[in-house]
Amino acid sequence: MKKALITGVTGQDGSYLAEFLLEKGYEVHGIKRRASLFNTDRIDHIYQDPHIEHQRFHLHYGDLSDSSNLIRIVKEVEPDEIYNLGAQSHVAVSFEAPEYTADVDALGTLRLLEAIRFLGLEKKTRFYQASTSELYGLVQEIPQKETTPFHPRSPYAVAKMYAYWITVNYRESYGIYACNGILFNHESPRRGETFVTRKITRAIANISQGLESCLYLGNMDALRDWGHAKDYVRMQWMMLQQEQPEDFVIATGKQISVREFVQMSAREAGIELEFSGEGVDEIATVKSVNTDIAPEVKVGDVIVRVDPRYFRPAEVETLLGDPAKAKEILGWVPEITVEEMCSEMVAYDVDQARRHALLKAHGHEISVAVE
Ligand code: NDP
Ligand code: GDR
Repeated sequence: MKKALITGVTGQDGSYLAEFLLEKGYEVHGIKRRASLFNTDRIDHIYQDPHIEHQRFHLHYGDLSDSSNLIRIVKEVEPDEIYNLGAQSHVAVSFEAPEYTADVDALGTLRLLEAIRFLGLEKKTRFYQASTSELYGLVQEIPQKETTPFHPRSPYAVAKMYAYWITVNYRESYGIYACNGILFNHESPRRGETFVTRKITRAIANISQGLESCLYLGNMDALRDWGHAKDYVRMQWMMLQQEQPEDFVIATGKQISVREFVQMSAREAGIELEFSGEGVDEIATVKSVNTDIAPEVKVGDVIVRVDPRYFRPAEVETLLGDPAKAKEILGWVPEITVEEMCSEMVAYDVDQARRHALLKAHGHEISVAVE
């Protein structure tokens, strides 16, 4: 039985990857952080009582900022594959916490690679690094492929650039099977609530049920190549099954703007929007509404506004990936379209909002967290 170790197992990708590997028959070990509340919502459905025998899914407390802890876990598990998905993954937050982001996202990767080397596992343990389209930042070529030069635009992207190169360097220096997946944005109903797609689907759902009145966004002109996380974790595994380690761009090859994603999400919730105004004065007004789906929304309501506090000190305006190499060498193509993904996310969030609205209607106090 193959053994995999996943950092960031409690995150969006970690949870899908753990499910995927368990289905493939792996013994899966995940590293979770100590938190003051349970932080395992995304994996609770696959985690079983550790007191039951023959479990194939194990969790270890740990942190990418702590070398000795990483060495101990890697020594205990002796994994065939390590997936380094753990990171301070929010670009905007990285401007607020640049040093922490560098420690975890850049040095955390080094610490894991050093653990492999220190324990003499260079020939046994394969290593996947969660690299990112943010490396392209100020884009030098459209679409972006494996050979496109990098120009990172945030402390997050700069830290991930170190992680990218240290992964290449350990491959070249020590013969470790180590590779980078340069993944473009990927989303799902498990996406963190402060990334823009989930922020939008959740807010539209809450607005449709009268739990929120307005969604505030930053740069709605930003263009992204959005795929579904389920498609992308499959590719992470495929990358570690090749004869030779290589780096791959993972993307859909299509892009839409944040504004279009808002429009698409609203439509899924029975709301047709009209955008007007420019820059910080841009608003979206309800043009028509299906009140069977969105009972609390009225024609003429302004439900989207711009708040400059969501603008970033340096923005990545456009990203569009070219997944040709992944298709040619690995036979990978994304199966879920952005429309299908948006529909799944809105359906999930509307379901949640309806539950909250029902509780509220029965006198329960409901507070909806917003950023
Ligand atoms: P999430 O933010 O959903 O998950 C990040 C995970 O990392 C969480 O499990 C989090 O733990 C964990 N983590 C954070 N800090 C530490 C730390 N100091 N030590 C150990 N673990 C830590 O990210 P995604 O699942 O979306 O992304 C997975 C990886 O892929 C990340 O590295 C991200 O940067 C990268 N990536 C993501 C893309 C995307 O579009 N989703 C695209 C390209 C790259 P906790 O749950 O406790 O917070
Ligand atoms: P990104 O994702 O920065 O691409 O990083 P995010 O969803 O945060 O932003 C995408 C674009 O939307 C614009 N935007 C807003 N973003 C947020 N979060 N909140 C807003 O209110 C808002 N309004 C407009 C942003 O400016 C940006 O242009 C994600 C993360 O998963 C990274 O870890 C990963 O490496 C990259 O994707 C690929």
